[in-house]
Amino acid sequence: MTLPLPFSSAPTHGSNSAGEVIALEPGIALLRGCATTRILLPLIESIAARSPFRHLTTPGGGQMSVAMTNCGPLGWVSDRTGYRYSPVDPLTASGWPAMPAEFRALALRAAAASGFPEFDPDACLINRYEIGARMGAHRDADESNFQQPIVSVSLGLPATFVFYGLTRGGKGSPVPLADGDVLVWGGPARLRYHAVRKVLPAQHSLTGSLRYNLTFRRGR
Ligand code: MD3
Ligand code: FE
Repeated sequence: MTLPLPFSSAPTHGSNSAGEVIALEPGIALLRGCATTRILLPLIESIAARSPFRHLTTPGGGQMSVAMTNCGPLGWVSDRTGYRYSPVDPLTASGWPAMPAEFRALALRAAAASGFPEFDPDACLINRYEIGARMGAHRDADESNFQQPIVSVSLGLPATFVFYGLTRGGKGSPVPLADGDVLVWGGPARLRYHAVRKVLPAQHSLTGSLRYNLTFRRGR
């Protein structure tokens, strides 16, 4: 079902390869099948060859089940001292690998199709989920400008996302996400809590037993 978008400048169809932009909730757009894993996966692998996936430590002292790396001018990192954006990969003490032009073009196209033609990401977090990995409920609040949306690209194994409200409570709305799906959230949804349920055992022809997520953000 295609609903009208809450954004005045947004088209109701046509800007993604699957031909529709679905408004899930005010400020949340889903573009199904918009990303091409065959193109993006080799780019992820070449980024990870320079800045490897790692399981970050949280301020509470736990290890995340999701492995992470970044590309672009800024990377999102976590350690005992907190969460932050850093221009330097703490593992290599060098800058993060450059954001591939294909990544940036996909993020800009999805954002523009969802009513955010000015989106200018300076950070791309790459999350890698093995079977059983999950992400607990949180909100993305380490950025300096909440006017900028976030673009999230799902690749490989499917997963279920859950949206909550502006506070942690409540039951949440589950949304199944498949390979190639792109989510854009901004405006009234920008600070909503969200989670990713445990990835279930399966195989994908290109990623095997892995799910990847690219999260494009404006850190500063
Ligand atoms: C926010 N990663 O890295 S965004 C993260 O699949 C993160 O790895 C997710 O959350 C992942 O911070 C991708 C998921 C998401 C989905 C819907 C939302 C975040 C949302 C709706 C409203 C606000
Ligand atoms: Fe998040």
